[in-house]
Amino acid sequence: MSRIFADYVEKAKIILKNNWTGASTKPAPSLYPHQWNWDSGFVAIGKSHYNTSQAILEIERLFEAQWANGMLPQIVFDPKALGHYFPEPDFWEMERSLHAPVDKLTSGITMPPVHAIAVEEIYQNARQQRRILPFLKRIYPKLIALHSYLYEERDPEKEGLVYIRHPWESGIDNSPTWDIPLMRIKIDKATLPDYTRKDLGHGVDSSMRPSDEDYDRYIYLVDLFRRCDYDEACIRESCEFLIQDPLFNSILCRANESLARIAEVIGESPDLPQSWSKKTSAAIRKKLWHGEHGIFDACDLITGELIEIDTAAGFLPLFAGAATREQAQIIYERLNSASFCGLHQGNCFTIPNYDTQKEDFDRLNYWRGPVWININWMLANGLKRYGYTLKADSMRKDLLQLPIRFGFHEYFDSFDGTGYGSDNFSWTAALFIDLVEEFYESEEPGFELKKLAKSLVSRGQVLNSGQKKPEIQPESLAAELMKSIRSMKDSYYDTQRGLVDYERLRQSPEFQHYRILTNGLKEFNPSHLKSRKEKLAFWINLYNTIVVDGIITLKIKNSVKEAPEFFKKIKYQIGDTLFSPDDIEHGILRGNVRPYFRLIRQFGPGDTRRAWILKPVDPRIHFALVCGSRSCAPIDYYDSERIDLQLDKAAKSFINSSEVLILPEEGKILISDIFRWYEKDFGGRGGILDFIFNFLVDDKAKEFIRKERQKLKIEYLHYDWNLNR
Ligand code: 9WN
Repeated sequence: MSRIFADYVEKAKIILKNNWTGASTKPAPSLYPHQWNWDSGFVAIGKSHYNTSQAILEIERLFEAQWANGMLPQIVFDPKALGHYFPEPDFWEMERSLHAPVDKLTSGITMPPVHAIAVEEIYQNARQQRRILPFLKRIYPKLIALHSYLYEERDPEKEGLVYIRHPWESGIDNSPTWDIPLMRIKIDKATLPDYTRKDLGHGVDSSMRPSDEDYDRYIYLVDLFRRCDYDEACIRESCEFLIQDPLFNSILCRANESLARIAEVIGESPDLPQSWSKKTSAAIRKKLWHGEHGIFDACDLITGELIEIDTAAGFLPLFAGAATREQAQIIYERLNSASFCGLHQGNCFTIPNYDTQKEDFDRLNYWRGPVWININWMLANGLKRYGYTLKADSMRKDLLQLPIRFGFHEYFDSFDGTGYGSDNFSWTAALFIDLVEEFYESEEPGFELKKLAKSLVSRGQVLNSGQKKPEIQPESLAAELMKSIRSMKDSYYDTQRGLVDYERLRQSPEFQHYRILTNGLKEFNPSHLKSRKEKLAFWINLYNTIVVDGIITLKIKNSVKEAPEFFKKIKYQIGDTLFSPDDIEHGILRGNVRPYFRLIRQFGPGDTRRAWILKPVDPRIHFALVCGSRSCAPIDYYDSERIDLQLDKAAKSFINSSEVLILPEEGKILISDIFRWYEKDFGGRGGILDFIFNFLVDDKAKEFIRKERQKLKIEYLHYDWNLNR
C-alpha cells in the first residue's frame, strides 16, 4: 500500500474499528446502530485487505440470522443497542413468521445480495487462500439458499428477474423511481399504526432524509407484511409495491458469477449459479432496457410497465456484464453527459445518483441527487469491465478525493463535495481502502514469462530487421508510415477508451503492412521531415507504435515490466543508427537531456543522432507518449496539422484524471510521478504548477493553486505499469 494514502487509510481503519461491535460492524456510529445487510458486504470487502478474520466474522454473523426460507434480513438487531432506531423488533414482529430464527432479532425484508461478491474478495485477497477454504465451504450453501430464495419466492413467473417489495430492500430508499408506485398507495391514517421516526436528529438535516409521506408508506408496507405473517404468497397477493429493480438484479447477477467461481474453488458444480447468471443477465437486457431513454429502468409489476425515471441504478447492468456492447455504448453516452457529470466537466463529482438536469434533482437529499461511494464503486468496476477506463479512472479519482477532502461521510454533494448524512460511515471507509489497494495493485508477471522476455531483449532487439522492403521512395516513407499508423489506429485503437486490441492487431493485414514499412526506415533520412510540427508528429507516432510493436513482438501479457529495460532494448534502425523508445523520448523529444535515472545525456558527444534533436522541449509530449500503462496517455494518432490541439487535449485529459488530486482542505496536491521525473521539462516546481493550472477545469481547484502556490505541498503518486489492454 502506498505511503501517500497511508494516513487516510489509517483514518478509514479507525472508523471501521470504532464501528466494530465485537462481531460485526454498524454502518454508522449513531444513526444506524445495528448490523445492516449490504453494508456488511461492503465492509467485508474493505477488511479483506487487512483483517481477514474480521471480514469472515462480519459475513458469518449476518448469515447466522438468515431465515429458514433463505431470506437474509436487511437488519440484524443488536440487543444491546435497541431503542435508538425505528423500526426495531417490537415493530417488525418477526416471530409471526414460520421462517424467522428464534434466537436472533431481525427485520422482515432483505437487501441487494452483494455477499457472494464479498466472499470472493475475501478469498482473493487472503494471504493464505488455503486457510479460507473451510469458510468458503461453510458459507457456500448459505449463499445458494439466499439466491434460491430470491429466485423461488421473488420471481413468480420464472423470468430470471426478482422483485423487491419494499423501498428499503433496494438500498436506495427514497430514489425518485419509487415515487409513482409508492404514492399509488393510499394511506388511511386511521388504520396506519402509530409510529415515531428516529432517523431525524443525529446531526443530519431532515431535508436530507426521506419525507414523512415516504415513511408512512414504508410503515404501511411493514404492517402489511406482518399482517401476512411474512408469508410470501400472501404478500405477493396484497402488496402494491412489487418492482423488478435493475440495481438489485444486476447485483444478484454479478453475485452469481462470484458464486460460480467459489463453487469451482471448493469443488462444487458451478452449473446452478452460472445458469442463474445467464438467465438474469438476458432478462435484464431484454426486459429492463429502455431503448428510447438509453438506460435500464425498473419494471413495476403492478402495471407491467417500466418506470420511466432514470437514475444511476440504471447503469448497474454494466457491473453485471448484463448489457450488450451496444447498450453499454448508449449508456455510456448518458452516463458521461452533463446529466450525470461528464468526464472533465470540472464543476461536479461523478456520478450523482440522479439526473442533475431533472427538475426534482435534489443535491442534498439522500438518494435523490448526492454521490454515493458504494454505487460508484460498482459502476467504476462495471465501466472497467466494458473497457471505459478513462471514465472509470475519473470516478476513482472522485472516490478517493471525496473522503480525503470532505470526510468519510455517508453521501456527498455532487457539485461542491460537501459530506452529508452520517460522518464516519463504514462502507465509505471500507471501499476507500479497497480503492487505494486497487490503485496500486500491480501484477507480478510469472517467472517463466520474465525469463523469456529477458532472453529476447538482453542484447536489445531490432524490430525492423526484416528483409521485405516497401515499394516506395524513402522521401515518401514518413507520410506512408503515418498513414499506416493511422489506419491501425482507426481499426484497432479505441481512443475513447484508451485501449489497443493487441490480439487482433497482431494478426491484421494493417500490422503486416506497417512492419514492411518499418523495414524501409533503414533507408530513411529524418532530414526529409520539414516543419517542427511534422517532426513532432512523426517522432511521437513512431514512439507510440514502436511500443505497440514491442508489446506484440515480445508477447507481453500484463505489463511492460515483464521485459526488463523494455524502453531501452527494443529498437528501430533508422538510416544507419538505432533508436529505442528512450532514444526517441529523452534524445529527440526532450532535447537530449539526462534521463532522471541516469548520469549522462541520452546521446553522447559525437553521436550522429544529435542532428535530429528537437528543441525547445514541449512538456505536453509526456501526455502523448504512450508507454502501454494505465498512468500514461491514452493512445492516439497525432496529425501534424492538428498536433497543437491534440497535445492540449492529451494534457487536459491527464491533468483532470486521478493522476492529479487537488486537496485544498489538506493544503496539498498529489500528482503523478511523471512530474517528478520530468520536472525540468516543465520548468521546475513553478512550471509544474503553471502547467497544471492551465489545464485544470475545476475553477475552485485553480483558485487554490493560484492563491496557495508558494505554500502548497506537492506529493507524488506512484506510477502504474499495467498494460492498457
Ligand atoms: C434503511 C444503513 C442503511 C443502508 C441503506 C440506506 C439507509 C436505512 C435507513 O441506511 O437505509 O435500511 O434507515 O435510512 O439507504 O442503503 O444500507 O447504512
